[in-house]
Amino acid sequence: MNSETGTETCADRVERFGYLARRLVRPLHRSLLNRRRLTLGSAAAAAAAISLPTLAEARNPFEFPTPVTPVAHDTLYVHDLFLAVMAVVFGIGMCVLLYSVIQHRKSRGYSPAAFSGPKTLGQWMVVVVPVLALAFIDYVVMGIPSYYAVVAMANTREDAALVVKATASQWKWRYEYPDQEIAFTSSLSTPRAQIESGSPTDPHYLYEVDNPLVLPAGKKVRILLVSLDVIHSWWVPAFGVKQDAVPGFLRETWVKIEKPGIYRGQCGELCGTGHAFMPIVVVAKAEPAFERWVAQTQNGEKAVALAEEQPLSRNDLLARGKTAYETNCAPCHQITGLGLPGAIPPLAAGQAFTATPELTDKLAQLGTYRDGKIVLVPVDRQLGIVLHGISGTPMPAFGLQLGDADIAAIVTYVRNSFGNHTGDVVQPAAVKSARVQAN
Ligand code: HEC
Ligand SMILES: [Cu+2]
Repeated sequence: MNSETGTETCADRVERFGYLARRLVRPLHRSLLNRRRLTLGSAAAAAAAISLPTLAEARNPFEFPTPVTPVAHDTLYVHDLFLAVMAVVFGIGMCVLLYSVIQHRKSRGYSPAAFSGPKTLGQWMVVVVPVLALAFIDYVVMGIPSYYAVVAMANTREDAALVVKATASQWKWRYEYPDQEIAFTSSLSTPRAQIESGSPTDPHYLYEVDNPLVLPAGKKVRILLVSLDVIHSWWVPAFGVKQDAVPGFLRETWVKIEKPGIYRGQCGELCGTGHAFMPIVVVAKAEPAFERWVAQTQNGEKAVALAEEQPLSRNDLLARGKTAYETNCAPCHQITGLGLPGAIPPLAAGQAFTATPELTDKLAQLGTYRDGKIVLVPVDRQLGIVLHGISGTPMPAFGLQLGDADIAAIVTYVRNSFGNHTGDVVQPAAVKSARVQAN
């Protein structure tokens, strides 16, 4: 039993499994549980560590991150067990091989045997015994703990105290707490300028977000995963969790974080040019602090919702629009608003753009493209594009991700930047009424 969380661990289940497992597996388990983590395990983690800066937070740079959930404990336990078993099997096999080769060399007068396949009882034993031993190792020594680990991983519902829905999109996460009526978007907060400078100064460079996911420590949290565009993956190494978010499917996973703290991860599935820019930051808070956060956030959201409805000055809209544009649109349309040739159209009127007819036809239908150039459509049309996206293309529906004021500010900013001089000002109220109209 893990005394802190009261959760049954992998080793407990093996203990329960019966005489055979107990007699044969327990000594190994003991030595595994009581040991400092295996050095060989560390070596195996080295390759991963090089490509994974998050691991630097673990005890040593070649080590897996310190596990903080039952699933992470199980996963590491199974990993170490397998590694130990395989090292022993490898060692024995290698010794037999080397002994046979050296002992029976030609210079000692041995000549090759001419038989093929086992004939005598002794030869049969040499074949059958290792096969049985390997089957036993596979299905009992390693099979039992991994079976239970996988079953525990899949058990997302039992005793879940909280449900959180995570929605992945290119390239950010949106988190919703349906029962608490809380929802927010979590995007990269490392400034674009720092990323483009090529010389990171931040300790959590590319592993920091504006709004982290806040979870209660010591409670089971069921996490539902969906995606709005391509396959992403919610991956936090210290939780032992890496679950794909697949468009059109509901996937799920769970965490029960042992101790409060800040845990970092990232999207674990190559999802386009912004793949490196959708980190995950989880802040685990002890129970009273988590409840306070919930209450504050609920009040904050009400206040924000009220403020959202207020008209804003042109300058406020432009300033807010610039920030929101750089977070939400610049990953594709670029800070300059000039897009990417062949893939992402510019947002500047009169700019040339060529791409496959598949993409440009959609734009032409919307009226934003004529004779190889971008046309700035009327404000309500453009608002519709931003709210509802362009289906069948990477252009997302921001109506699902941003509030009225942010969308109003972004559209105002776009219509007065990148060489566009419409003078248009879009207020949150206009976004609110546009939401209910079809694209
Ligand atoms: C994931 C990439 C991506 C993001 C993020 C994105 N767009 Fe787009 N956007 C596209 C693509 C691709 C198209 C072109 C679709 C087509 O060719 O039919 C497009 C088209 C558009 C168009 C119509 C074409 C034009 O040039 O007028 C507008 C307007 C637009 N985006 C605005 C925005 C705004 C505003 C944001 C931020 C709130 C944004 N986009 C974020 C990919 C993106
Ligand atoms: Cu992703």
